[in-house]
Amino acid sequence: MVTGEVDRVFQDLRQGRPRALSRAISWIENEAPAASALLEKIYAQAPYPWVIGITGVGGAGKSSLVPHIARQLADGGSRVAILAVDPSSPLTGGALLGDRIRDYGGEQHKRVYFRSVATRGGQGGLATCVADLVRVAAAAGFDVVLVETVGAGQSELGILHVAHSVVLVHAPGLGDDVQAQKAGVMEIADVLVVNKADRPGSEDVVDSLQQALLLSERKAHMTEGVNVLEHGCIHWHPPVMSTNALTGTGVSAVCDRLHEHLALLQSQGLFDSLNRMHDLHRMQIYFKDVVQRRLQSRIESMALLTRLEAELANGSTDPLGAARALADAVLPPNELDPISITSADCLATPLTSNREITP
Ligand SMILES: Nc1nc2c(ncn2[C@@H]2O[C@H](COP(=O)(O)OP(=O)(O)OP(=O)(O)O)[C@@H](O)[C@H]2O)c(=O)[nH]1
Ligand SMILES: [Mg+2]
Repeated sequence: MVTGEVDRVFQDLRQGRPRALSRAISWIENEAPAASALLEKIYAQAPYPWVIGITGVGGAGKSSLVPHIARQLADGGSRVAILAVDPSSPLTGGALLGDRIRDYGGEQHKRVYFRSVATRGGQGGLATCVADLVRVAAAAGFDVVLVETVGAGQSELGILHVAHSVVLVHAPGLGDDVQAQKAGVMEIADVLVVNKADRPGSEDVVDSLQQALLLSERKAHMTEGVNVLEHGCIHWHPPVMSTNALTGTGVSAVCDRLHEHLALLQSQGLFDSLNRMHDLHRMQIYFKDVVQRRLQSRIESMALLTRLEAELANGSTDPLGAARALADAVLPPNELDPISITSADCLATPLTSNREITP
């Protein structure tokens, strides 16, 4: 890839040219060779924007709410980039073209950029690709990035590795409130939104979420938002808010709460520590990715692989034994290595909540 082209896109990006932003996003999305050269420049110079994750089950009204939230924040003076994450579909190859760049037009929305992005389901999935896109948006002068993800278990949790503030959207009639509590998804939310306030049953969803939050935290005396506890700990108790995305009612209160959450993160030094945690997480993902690719290419050039495949087929070895033999061949074990590999080694690292704050 021509270095000049990367330089040009970077310069245009820094001047806030939307076409450069769209181009840069496509490079990263498609893992184009120019992407890593561009990202190197961006990492060296671009700040960390405030990333707000908007997640929740399908149909709750995330996409309807996001433009209202963006407009509200942009009216307050922010430049807001919206990244709507579509899971890659084998049929469409990800986001549908017509939906990729939405024109917000109008005087007051000039500071809002929308782009839907496809995750390729690679090693890092949502976390790495979107985290890169977030920095690209920051390089183009956006100080707030809204990331909308489809609520589907892992992607909801992945948002924790990218966002500083997480909004979890519920709605009446989806039967998801009990399910969400069970799945522990509520644990990741900083602001809970019950959308479709115009629909019957929305008050009940608010009540049940408030109850579930108090039960899950065993802190019945908590008030919504910032709580200073006796031992000096500062605790953020997620507020439960009602919205109507058809009219925009309730959105400004949601944005106030989000600003309150950001102020708390900044005042406690947590904004910076979250950035460091997110970067650390990505370093680990990238490290695994690079190592795995290198080892894979070495393994593929070995006669041992063909032999093990044959042995697996005739039953003279088992998958674990074969994996160990391959690992020993490319990475001879030493005394510091764990004694044995088991299938438990493949379990994902547990995620931690970011809500308990000690100054
Ligand atoms: N009555 C009512 N309908 C709403 C409201 N917000 C959204 N809807 C409708 O609910 C449907 C789903 O809204 P979306 O914004 O697409 O929901 P989503 O959470 O983005 O859904 P996915 O992208 O599929 O995960 C649409 O038909 C919206 O018009 C609301 O506040 N009240
Ligand atoms: Mg949507």
